[in-house]
Amino acid sequence: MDSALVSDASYLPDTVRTAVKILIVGHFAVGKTTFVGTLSEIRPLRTEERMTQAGASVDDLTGVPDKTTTTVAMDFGRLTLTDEIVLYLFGTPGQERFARLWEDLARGALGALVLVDTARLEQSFAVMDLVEKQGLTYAVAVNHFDGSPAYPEDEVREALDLADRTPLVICDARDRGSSTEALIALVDHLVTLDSETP
Ligand SMILES: Nc1nc2c(ncn2[C@@H]2O[C@H](COP(=O)(O)OP(=O)(O)OP(=O)(O)O)[C@@H](O)[C@H]2O)c(=O)[nH]1
Ligand SMILES: [Mg+2]
Repeated sequence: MDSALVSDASYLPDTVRTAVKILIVGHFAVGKTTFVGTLSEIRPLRTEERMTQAGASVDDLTGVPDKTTTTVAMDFGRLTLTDEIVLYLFGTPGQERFARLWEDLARGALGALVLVDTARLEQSFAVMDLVEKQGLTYAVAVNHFDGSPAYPEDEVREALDLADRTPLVICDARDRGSSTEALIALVDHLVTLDSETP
């Protein structure tokens, strides 16, 4: 019976009219793979590789000491948001060495959800630069880690230099409901901007 359930979720409903490509971006170990895995209705594609001692000086494990693997290309998942709209989610590594990959992954993307951790806000600056360089419309989601500081919204906005209208939400990448809310904030923003375009 399990297989029947899996195949039901694997096929797109024939009511779907719009497919939207969304990037899930953020610095090292901010929860991108977790986020895509939580939301995907198909088994997500992952490209995890074990981290080695040699990488310890490059990928900072502070705050995530138990992490043993990292994404080396991308994550991919699918979420049918409404009867008519399906989102294709591309988890995109944030480390500087993957900047070239962004050019390919960003092609055709309508927008990006930037995951940030308030304990490591400065690590998000390079990612924000890449998002802006690609000209992507984005929303920001604070992925709440235990022990990370709960700064007031205006302080996070100021630290990340966000425009007033850029959505800023809090989520837990392990939780389906709050992760869906974060994506909806981005989609609403995209729809609003689109409706203003002459
Ligand atoms: N407490 C807490 N831990 C989380 C959350 N999201 C992810 N984690 C944990 O944080 C670690 C990193 O998560 P990943 O999903 O691998 O992060 P990533 O951004 O894909 O990492 P890279 O691909 O290596 O850059 C894992 O151990 C997760 O279980 C969260 O919302 N809260
Ligand atoms: Mg990952």
